[in-house]
Amino acid sequence: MTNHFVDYRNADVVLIIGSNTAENHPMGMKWVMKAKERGAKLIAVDPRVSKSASMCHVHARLRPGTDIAFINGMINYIIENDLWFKEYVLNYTNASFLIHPDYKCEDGVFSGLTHIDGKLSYDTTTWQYQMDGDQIKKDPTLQDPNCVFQILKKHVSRYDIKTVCQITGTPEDTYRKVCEMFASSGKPDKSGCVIYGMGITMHSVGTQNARALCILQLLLGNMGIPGGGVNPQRGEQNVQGSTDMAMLHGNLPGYLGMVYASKHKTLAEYIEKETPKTGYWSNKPKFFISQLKAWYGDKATKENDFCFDWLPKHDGKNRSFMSLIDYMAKGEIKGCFITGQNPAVGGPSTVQANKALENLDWLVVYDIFEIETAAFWKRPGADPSKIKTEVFLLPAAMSFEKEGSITNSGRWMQWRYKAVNPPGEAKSDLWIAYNLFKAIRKEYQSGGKFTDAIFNLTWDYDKPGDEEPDIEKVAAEINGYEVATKKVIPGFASLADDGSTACGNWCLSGYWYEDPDAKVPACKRRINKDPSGMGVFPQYSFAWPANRRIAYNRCSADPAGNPWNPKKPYARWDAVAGKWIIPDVPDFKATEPPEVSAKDAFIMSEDGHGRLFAVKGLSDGPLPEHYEPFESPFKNLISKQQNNPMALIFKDGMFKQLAEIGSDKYPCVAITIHVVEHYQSGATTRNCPSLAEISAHMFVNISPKLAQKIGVKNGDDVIVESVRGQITCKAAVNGVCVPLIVNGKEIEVISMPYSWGFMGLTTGASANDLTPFVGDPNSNIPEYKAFLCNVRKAN
Ligand SMILES: Nc1nc2c(c(=O)[nH]1)N[C@H]1C(S)=C(S)[C@@H](COP(=O)(O)OP(=O)(O)OC[C@H]3O[C@@H](n4cnc5c(=O)[nH]c(N)nc54)[C@H](O)[C@@H]3O)O[C@H]1N2
Ligand SMILES: Nc1nc2c(c(=O)[nH]1)N[C@H]1C(S)=C(S)[C@@H](COP(=O)(O)OP(=O)(O)OC[C@H]3O[C@@H](n4cnc5c(=O)[nH]c(N)nc54)[C@H](O)[C@@H]3O)O[C@H]1N2
Ligand SMILES: [Mo]
Repeated sequence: MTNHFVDYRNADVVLIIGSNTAENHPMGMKWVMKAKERGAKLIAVDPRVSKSASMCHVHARLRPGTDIAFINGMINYIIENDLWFKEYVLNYTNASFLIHPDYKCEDGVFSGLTHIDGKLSYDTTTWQYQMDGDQIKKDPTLQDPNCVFQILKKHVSRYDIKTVCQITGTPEDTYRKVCEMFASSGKPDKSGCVIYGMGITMHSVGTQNARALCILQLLLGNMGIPGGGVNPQRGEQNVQGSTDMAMLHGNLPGYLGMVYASKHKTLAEYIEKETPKTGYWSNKPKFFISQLKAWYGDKATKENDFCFDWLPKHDGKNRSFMSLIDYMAKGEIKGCFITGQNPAVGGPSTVQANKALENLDWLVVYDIFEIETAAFWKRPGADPSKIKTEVFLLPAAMSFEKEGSITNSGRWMQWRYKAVNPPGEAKSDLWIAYNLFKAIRKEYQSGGKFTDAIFNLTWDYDKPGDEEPDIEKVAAEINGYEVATKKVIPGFASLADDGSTACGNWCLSGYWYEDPDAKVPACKRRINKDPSGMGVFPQYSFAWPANRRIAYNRCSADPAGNPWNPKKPYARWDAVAGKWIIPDVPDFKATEPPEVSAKDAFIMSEDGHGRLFAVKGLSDGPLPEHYEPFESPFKNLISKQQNNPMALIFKDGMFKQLAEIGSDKYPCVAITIHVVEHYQSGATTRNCPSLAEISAHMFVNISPKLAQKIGVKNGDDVIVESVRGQITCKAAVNGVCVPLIVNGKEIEVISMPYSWGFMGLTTGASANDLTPFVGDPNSNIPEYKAFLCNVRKAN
């Protein structure tokens, strides 16, 4: 999130799109309701009447998977009706920058699409800026046809209200209301907040969905201001924390890019290729070398490239979740550790994926229950005598049984203390990781390949007198310290690239530094004071980076340093005193005069500007373009290109099944959702007696009309079938789902939780037996929302 939960209350308009905050982030909804109490308008964009939608002033339904059409149409409306925030856009975004004259988007495909080794990819030469030496060419009048603003305007002009509503199925008058209401936040004294969730991300165009929201917010001047921002509400309790710590295969901790064997032969090559010349990321060598120092300690010296050669290198293959399962299916992966995850229920296409697990020689599951993943060999329909996999189930301690930090969606790091000891032999995840590596190291003592990296890794977190490792030692290493003195550093500004500092994760640096008032590390403090009255609470927990609550906060004032909104000032230049007044940590060089920092208001971006047009970072286009979900009742109305040409698909093997476009056999558009009573795959909640009792049955929401057509009432059993599998569950007929009229055709939308499996106190069918094995090319997230099904009465 660029902003944070408490900040929602500062908004004048809130757009909740593809998120069911009321159910999945109730404490976030609390602050949305505070905004409502203060007169804010709330909008929900969701195919269903979710609990959140029912609390909004306007609810626009749309066909699942058509958000780009919806948002591009809003952008078009804003440009056509001149509702964008001109001074902001001109100064803080790349609107005036000129793009390569050969850039094109024709028939849904961007310039540069090429085949390399039978694989599609984009050559991004024509997506780049025109340069004059090292200066980007600009047209501040925004008239040049090659300037970003004109390109954007032309791109979205195809998304007029009529076309958009034909694609999305949203009634035109509702759509117009959404456009008007949200565009009202484009005035200097208004702020509009975007909250999004899995309805945006879980698509073969998920990243571009999110990009479209960023463009919308930049055009309305809603970034970097209180009550604004682009706010993805993240998942299970520490999803933010685990991505910060490089859970994703392409990252090292702190969003440093992974080291690839093919292109990073030496430290110098990594630094040269991965460090931008300008913007805050130009400090990357300090972050990376300090990370190597944290890992290899005294062994890491300038002379040996800080042990760069010891780092494991990425082989360049897709190592994200679906690909790993596909490699298992093909017999290329022999053993697997699965911890804190229940993919036998939570992953896509589970009928096929659980079969792929059978190819493993061994599987270690480290969990608090015997979950479906650990029990896959005795799942219904499987023959255990034919499955050779050796499964080890290790008992884990759960969150209340250990201490450590957790990071919420608003980037707040908070320390949690242990409430009770874990039962029996259960151990913390840290204990397992720590002792596992110690055991591996011991094994290597009798010989092995490449032992330097194994023997010399810094791995000393013992806590005298305690079986558990010392988590505070780990915390200090992540925060960073001065090598000579071992003193914890106050923040990443202290990091150096000469080996004098060590830091496990630069962007979290400062969280373990002592707060002078609270006398505890920043993430442990609970000072409940809000001097500005704007919900900043600067000494409550620690918000990375640098305890900054609102990112890009330079943008809250004009180039001269006057707040755009004098009623809600955030950053303000006091010309008399010659300094900035701001209730937050500045996200700019506060020592420089306002005109200078204004040129770098988006400090993390190489060119210092918010990108309406993404010259870098995305594999599937510099602007969002509507493509149909891989399973769709319709042909793409906007271009001949049916699907995202770059999407992650598996053409051979067991994961290729997809229903035809407009399939008569599978006429309903299905989505899968999270529910308040259960937690994700339900592994924990189905083992909790009260929750198992409150919500005991797997169900599917169908419209009253569909129920009547197939002859079922609320509570009856139905069979839901896709091309990949079929399940039996209860019909929930309560008006949450109703049909949409899409381009003159009535389309049924159905929704299902994915929280059931065959283990636990309450068992039931898994929705993921139905979901497709297709994903977004940037994030590799599966298309869990928008696939085709049929529903019929069960006998
Ligand atoms: N009680 C509880 N809390 C949870 C969780 C839980 O399982 N239970 N899970 C946690 C986790 S891991 C996560 S990731 C979050 C998930 O929280 P959310 O992101 O809120 O999750 P969902 O319910 O999957 O989807 C949100 C909404 O998107 C809508 N939607 C589906 N398809 C589309 C579409 O194409 N476009 C649009 N605009 N909307 C669409 C759905 O109807 C739904 O109302 O919640 C977290 N909190
Ligand atoms: N169809 C469909 N599928 C989806 C989604 C969807 O919307 N639709 N949502 C997706 C999303 S957003 C998510 S986040 C995933 C979630 O999918 P999973 O992560 O697979 O689901 P969970 O049930 O949260 O599994 C977490 C496991 O960790 C265990 N556990 C809890 N605490 C600890 C601990 O401290 N240590 C260890 N070692 N284990 C612990 C729990 O018992 C549980 O088995 O599902 C995804 N799958
Ligand atoms: Mo999630």
